Amino acid sequence: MGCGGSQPVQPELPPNPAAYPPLGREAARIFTLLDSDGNETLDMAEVNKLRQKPSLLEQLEGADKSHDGKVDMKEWLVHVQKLCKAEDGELGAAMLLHEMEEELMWKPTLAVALKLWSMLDRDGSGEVDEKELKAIKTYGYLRGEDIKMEYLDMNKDGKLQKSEFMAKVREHFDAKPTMCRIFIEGAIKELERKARGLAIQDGK
Ligand SMILES: [Ca+2]
Ligand SMILES: [Ca+2]
Ligand SMILES: [Ca+2]
Repeated sequence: MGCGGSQPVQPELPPNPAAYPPLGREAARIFTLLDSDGNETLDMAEVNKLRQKPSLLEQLEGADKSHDGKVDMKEWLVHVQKLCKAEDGELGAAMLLHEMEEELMWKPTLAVALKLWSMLDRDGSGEVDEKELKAIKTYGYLRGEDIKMEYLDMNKDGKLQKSEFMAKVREHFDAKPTMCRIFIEGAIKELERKARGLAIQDGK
């Protein structure tokens, strides 16, 4: 003890997103969306969730400063900060983060919303009528969501068109993205559960 010239290793401070203005917190949020396993580093598979949009991947080039094939939170924040100082400035960086969120959150929500739509429109008429909508009324009621026809039917023709449905989904998503997806997935499960119940009854 007490001998040798080795310096005590300073533990690296956890990166504080607030120290990377103006988009630090936003960038940290998107990082956690990408970091599926929550180990606070992004590996290739996690970054590849954006592969459908090569333009997004391109803008992430160079983020892996340490060249270990992974991007940690600090590298990520530094990269976003660098983008803020690039030609397109803060707006460019903000747009990039927004596009990433669309890719990571909206796209999967859109997929389940379309599934729910096709389950609701049981007769495949391209519209959902009162009777079809009733299938998820109880579910909505239990979850405190207003899924009455009057609320959804914007052109007041007594039926729900796909465009109206998608507009409401988007509205809900913009207000509460995670809730929106969970709600839709729950509604699908509810419909599947009911369908199974009916199948059992029919099988008697
Ligand atoms: Ca990870
Ligand atoms: Ca229908
Ligand atoms: Ca309508």
